[in-house]
Amino acid sequence: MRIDRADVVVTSPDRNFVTLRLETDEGHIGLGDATLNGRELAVVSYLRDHVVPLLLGRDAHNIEDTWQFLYRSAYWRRGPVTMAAIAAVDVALWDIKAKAAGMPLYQLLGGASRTGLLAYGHASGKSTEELFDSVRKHQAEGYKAIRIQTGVPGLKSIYGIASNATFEANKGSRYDHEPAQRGASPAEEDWDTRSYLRHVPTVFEAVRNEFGPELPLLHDGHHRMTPIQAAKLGKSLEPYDLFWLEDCTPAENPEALRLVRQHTTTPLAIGEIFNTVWDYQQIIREQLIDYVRSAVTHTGGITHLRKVLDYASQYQIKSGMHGPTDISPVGMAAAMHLGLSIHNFGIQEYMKHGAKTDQTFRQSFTWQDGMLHPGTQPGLGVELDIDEAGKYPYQQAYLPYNRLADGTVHDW
Ligand code: KDG
Ligand code: MG
Repeated sequence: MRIDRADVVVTSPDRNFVTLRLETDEGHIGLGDATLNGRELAVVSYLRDHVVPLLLGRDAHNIEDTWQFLYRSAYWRRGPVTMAAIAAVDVALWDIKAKAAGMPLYQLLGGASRTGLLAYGHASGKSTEELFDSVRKHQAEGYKAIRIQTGVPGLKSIYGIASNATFEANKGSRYDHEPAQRGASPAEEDWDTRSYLRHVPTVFEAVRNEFGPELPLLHDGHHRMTPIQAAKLGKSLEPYDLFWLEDCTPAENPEALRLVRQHTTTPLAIGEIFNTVWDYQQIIREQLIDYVRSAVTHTGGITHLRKVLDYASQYQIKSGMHGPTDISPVGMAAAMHLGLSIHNFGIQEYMKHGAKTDQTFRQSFTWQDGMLHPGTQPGLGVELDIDEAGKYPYQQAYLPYNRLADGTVHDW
């Protein structure tokens, strides 16, 4: 079975998405997500200009060989652009193989290891009251695990909370939860780690008092702390029994996690901006984390992320795949098939896409009682409506960035 057509589809229904669509001489269509939030067109060019010409005529069944060929023949290995492009090819080929076999993809990955995937959603609020409302809303939608982010007194805007401007501009739509704002330049946000460290434990204390000890709670530090600050936060959150503390220190420095680990038993998750197994080598071997945050979309696809997770399983480290709205429905479906099949599944992040996105990408996953299931359609179970996609041209959007009070740029 040969690949005889490859298209890179860019669409912006509620936000930008890049999708690779492969077609074979036997009429099978495969989809892969190549969305890199805020830098989308770099991956479009990588695919269109450098990868698509190499795919035409290749045997669609040889997934591992195609992965190794794209990775090694480029010479310039790794990095988010390269690995998102390879991921899109990989997932599209898995989609095709599963369609050719007439099976949902998870069957080809070893079959289901569980009946569904526990998923967590994002509750947030500028104040504790707003946060409580948001937690209740998520519980009403069925969520059984919830990420908690709040405003910090003295700071105008903060990661994980819709800014006033974005919220007002997008009232009624779900776009307000997305930090990347449409426009010609990134929004500037402010940051103060000491205020944050004072405030966060009081928020978790209030949430535990209100919602009790059972509800799994998560928190994202978004790479903003030094190792000793992260250690302090982990320790101060221990009484509130977090499911995990995510990205407590910048992802580039794996050694930072050693110090954090020495000081706290709060479980640690990291990796949404990692791309390869080599980014994880040390932190898995030294057991410095508890959850792998990589998305299929940004880590070389199912073929590569499965290797990361198999390696992690030797150390009782579990999956916690990235699933904000910048992972397209295609990327989310890939995560669900992988998560259903592996033994060391931990939890899946799940934010609902907007209505226009759901019309553009027809999906067959189910969401019931706080659990996701990819469905039983052959392949990934997602169809891209090309006419619908064509209605929404690309719109420039940037993730925000941070400055401290004295004007210094800080990690966002
Ligand atoms: O594109 C960046 C977002 O995906 C990221 O900021 C979301 O940190 C995130 C998360 O945990 O979902
Ligand atoms: Mg995160």
